[in-house]
Amino acid sequence: MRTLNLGILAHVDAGKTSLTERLLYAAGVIDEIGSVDDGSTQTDSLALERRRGITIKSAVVSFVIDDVSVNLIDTPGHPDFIAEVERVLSVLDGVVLVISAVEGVQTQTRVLMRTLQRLHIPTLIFVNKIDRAGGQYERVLQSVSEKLTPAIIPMGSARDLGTRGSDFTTYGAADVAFTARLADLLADHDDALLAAYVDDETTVSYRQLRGELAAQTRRALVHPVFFGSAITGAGVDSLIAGINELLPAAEGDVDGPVSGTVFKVERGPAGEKIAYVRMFSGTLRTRDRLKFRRDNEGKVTAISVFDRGSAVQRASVAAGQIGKLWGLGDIQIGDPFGMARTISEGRQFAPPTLETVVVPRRPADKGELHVALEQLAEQDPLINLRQDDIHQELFVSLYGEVQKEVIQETLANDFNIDVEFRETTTICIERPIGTGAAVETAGKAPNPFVATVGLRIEPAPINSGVELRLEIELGSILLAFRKAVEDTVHETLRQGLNGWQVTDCTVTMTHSVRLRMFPSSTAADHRNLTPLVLMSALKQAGTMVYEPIHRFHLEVPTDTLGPLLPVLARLHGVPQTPAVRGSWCTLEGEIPAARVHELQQQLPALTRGEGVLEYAFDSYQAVRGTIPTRPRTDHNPLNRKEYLLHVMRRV
Ligand SMILES: Nc1nc2c(ncn2[C@@H]2O[C@H](COP(=O)(O)OP(=O)(O)OP(=O)(O)O)[C@@H](O)[C@H]2O)c(=O)[nH]1
Ligand SMILES: [Mg+2]
Repeated sequence: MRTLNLGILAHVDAGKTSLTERLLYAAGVIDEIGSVDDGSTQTDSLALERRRGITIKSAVVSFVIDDVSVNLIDTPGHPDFIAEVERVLSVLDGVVLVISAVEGVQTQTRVLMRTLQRLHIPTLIFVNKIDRAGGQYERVLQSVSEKLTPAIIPMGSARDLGTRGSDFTTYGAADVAFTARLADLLADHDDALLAAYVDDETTVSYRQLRGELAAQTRRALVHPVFFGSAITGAGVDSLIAGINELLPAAEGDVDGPVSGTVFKVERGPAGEKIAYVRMFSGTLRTRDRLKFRRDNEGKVTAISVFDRGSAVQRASVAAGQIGKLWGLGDIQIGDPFGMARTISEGRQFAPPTLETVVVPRRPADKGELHVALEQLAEQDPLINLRQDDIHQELFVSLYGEVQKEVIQETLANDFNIDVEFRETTTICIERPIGTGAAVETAGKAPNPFVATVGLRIEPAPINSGVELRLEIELGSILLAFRKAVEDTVHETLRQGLNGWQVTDCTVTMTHSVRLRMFPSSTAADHRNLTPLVLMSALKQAGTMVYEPIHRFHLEVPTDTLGPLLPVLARLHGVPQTPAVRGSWCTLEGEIPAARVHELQQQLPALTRGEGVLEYAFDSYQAVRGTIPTRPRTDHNPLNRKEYLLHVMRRV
């Protein structure tokens, strides 16, 4: 049996969880369809998800269609939980991108589709909610084509949109307009097909076209579009047939070397760690020892594999499958093992742009709060838990206010800790302005370490991150020393001259220790010396602080524009020209991430409760006015005691 690991992605509320429920029902896994509104679905299983009616964590379920075993991952659509989507991208063979027939393409839809295209993940589009008043066919297709990709092909026609009786009928060989459009689209990427088609249309059979459609969909070149309703079930059978026919099965040799990746971590009832893995190759069995992340190793004590609905205990998990592993105490989200293919290497979405201090209401809970937040960080490393050195306050990074509320409720419900938050502030970044270089040589005062480190830092293109280069001969430095320097460079750059992450730069190693003269040199010496050299080089280079800017999309009654625009200006929003369509208008523009929450809070009063705001990260822009600084935290090696002492000795 083939396996397909399928993601369901969409803007918040488009109907992912409802569609998941409908697919499970259609496949015979459940006898009754649960509802998001009653809190009875399979995938929104957390108490918090049921109460709020939104998905917060990605969840795996499975079903079988014909000879394909589908592992379906239902993801959250709210932008505050985008990290959950990011983590599953590397384990997907295909995606159904859900779009509401009423709302059409939304901000997050664009963000997701851009990423899916960048990663070449085969994607079908399902236009949901055709039963709802205001459901559209042509208009949605047009906006998909304009805003997402023109490489789409509607797979059928819809009727009675906006009514309970709405339905979807797939096209077939007899639909001449469909076959012509299909041939046209496919010929864009296939010269042979184009030639044959131009020569004589009748020589290309419908079967050939369907085969080519599947081939091009699997290469993520074209995107078939289905319509339907998760609530009435319209169009769902056609979608299932499409998933079966058009998406690729998982590849991988079950007899090959073991490799896979961890995309989710949770704690079981007894607090035991459970790692969700996607296997790319080989077969992992219970009692196997597994090596992951450098020198870590653990013994797999139990395995369960997703099969026809839920996870069942098995003795092994093999290439292509998703399984849950017990016994690996040190494993973390994102850990690859073996020669894992990491298609989503690097970051696909913007990192969290906000941070706040978490304070326990009962001061005695401080210790427990730290432990609890560490566990939450295990499941969501991007919250990036850290403690500032001076006040011992606990900081977490956030995408937004909803995530903050969820953290608060989770701490209260699962850990019995009541917390409040300090004011939310934005997380800026620093980029070097010029080039700076510094060297400390072994044996030369005041360098107290038996190490020579020379580093040069210079600006690199935007979004390129931090790149390390060698300008010394590869063989002239021990691998352990080089690794020590490289790791410490990354660690040190987490807090630049103003305390923000330094990025978009190249750091070059220009000098290293002569081992023959200093045989007692150690990796620790290198780790200790590197921050000093790097910070000195960075000071020379100078940095500029940049703040995160979101792109907003506002739909408001036209007559409310008058009072809205001055408020936007006060919040440093930069709107483009409004697009007025009668009594409604659309306003897009940019606004500092720091101000979005305020806009969101004021919007109901400004627009009689009718305004709708969507936003997504756009870019970093240089901070104007007062440059914000961030309190230093324990990540900074400069704060290690030995360092402070050392620096003090120097001045
Ligand atoms: N009329 C109608 N309502 C739908 C349909 N699909 C979903 N809904 C409703 O839309 C709302 C959101 O549905 P969900 O399934 O939770 O959407 P989601 O995409 O999973 O939302 P998040 O996971 O929070 O991003 C719920 O009130 C559903 O009942 C549909 O096909 N027709
Ligand atoms: Mg959901």
